[in-house]
Amino acid sequence: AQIKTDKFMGEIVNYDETTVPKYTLPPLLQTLKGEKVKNVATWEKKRRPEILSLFEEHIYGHMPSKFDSLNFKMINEKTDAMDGKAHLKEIQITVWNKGNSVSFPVVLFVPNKRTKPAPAFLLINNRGKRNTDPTRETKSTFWPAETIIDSGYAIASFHNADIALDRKETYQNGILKQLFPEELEKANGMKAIGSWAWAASRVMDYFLTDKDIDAKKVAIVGHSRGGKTALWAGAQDQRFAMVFNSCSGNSGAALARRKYGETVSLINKQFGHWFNNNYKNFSNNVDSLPVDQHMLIGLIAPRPVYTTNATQDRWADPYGSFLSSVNAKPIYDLYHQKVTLPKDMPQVNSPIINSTIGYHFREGAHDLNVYDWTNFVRFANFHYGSREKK
Ligand code: GTR
Repeated sequence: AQIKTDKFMGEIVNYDETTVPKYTLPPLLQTLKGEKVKNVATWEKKRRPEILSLFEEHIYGHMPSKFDSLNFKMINEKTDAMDGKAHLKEIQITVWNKGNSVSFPVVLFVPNKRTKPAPAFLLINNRGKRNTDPTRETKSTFWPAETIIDSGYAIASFHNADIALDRKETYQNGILKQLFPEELEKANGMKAIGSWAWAASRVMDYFLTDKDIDAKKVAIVGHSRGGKTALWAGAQDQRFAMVFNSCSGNSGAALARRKYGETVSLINKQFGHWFNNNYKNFSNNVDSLPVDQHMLIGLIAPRPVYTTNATQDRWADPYGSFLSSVNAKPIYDLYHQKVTLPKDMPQVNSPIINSTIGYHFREGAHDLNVYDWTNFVRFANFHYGSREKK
């Protein structure tokens, strides 16, 4: 039998559906001044910017929109990588601001077999660098590059530690100290997740300059803390055509108010360096957050967004993540986007592909694997138009 409660960092962790507290989600389609949102124009002009700044202010931190300059340098290239199937490009992105600079590498494989610029998946790699090995001596199910190339997509990745280390003592030492020191002074300043999302946008800047890539078809992908980041990057930067978040859990796809598995309090205690300082005010007070995570998914509308969970990963609150997806539907409805999520939690291993908000609940552990990627490709194929034959 599965345990119903656990203890972690001095707190009770709830895994019992019957003790999830009653909660009311903040209104999605009503502005702070009380105006009802009935159409796309009011959503885009008023409510969307309002929600975006609430997430900046209270959770992920302010996202700097300016810097002085950037450039791209090809540091390694192989036109016949993967036995000729792909063109490998390793690009170094350098960003300058106020006399300082930060550089980070991006690994990119583009399929050679194609007639037009390739659509692409960009992974925010929050695991070992070997997972995205450009030599392909190491192959990983976390980034199954050959499979993606065979499906006709380009696949790229950057490593989060090249932007901001994932440590509470040293996260500042990357772009924050070098480029945006003022963020470190502010209660709403971005920290690690904001920094990683910011970097994803710089890779998007690069894609716009690469004629082998169809920059209108770039999907951002992330797992767990990377999944939280992918959602935030997709919400901030509407150039991303699609968002895939794997097991993103608390402060990702999962509704904060459910208090199931990881909570805002626990994530702030363990990973305070991911979020701004203001978020700490909600540790014992999630019901007063002016947002919940369904609104983060809503910010991605009308673009397709896909969420995954795994049966052994109750910490990430699978049902709460599914409910976020369901509760984001009203925004997609404004755009007349078809969302076909069922009312109840989908069966295990039954992906919902033919829907602008997609979802699957997979058997297994907290991970990103070939099953997940295979369904990402199906979802992308569906939405980019090469609809699957029934
Ligand atoms: C966990 C954390 C989760 C998730 C995960 C991961 O320890 O509590 O929110 O981000 O790490 O990134 O794998």
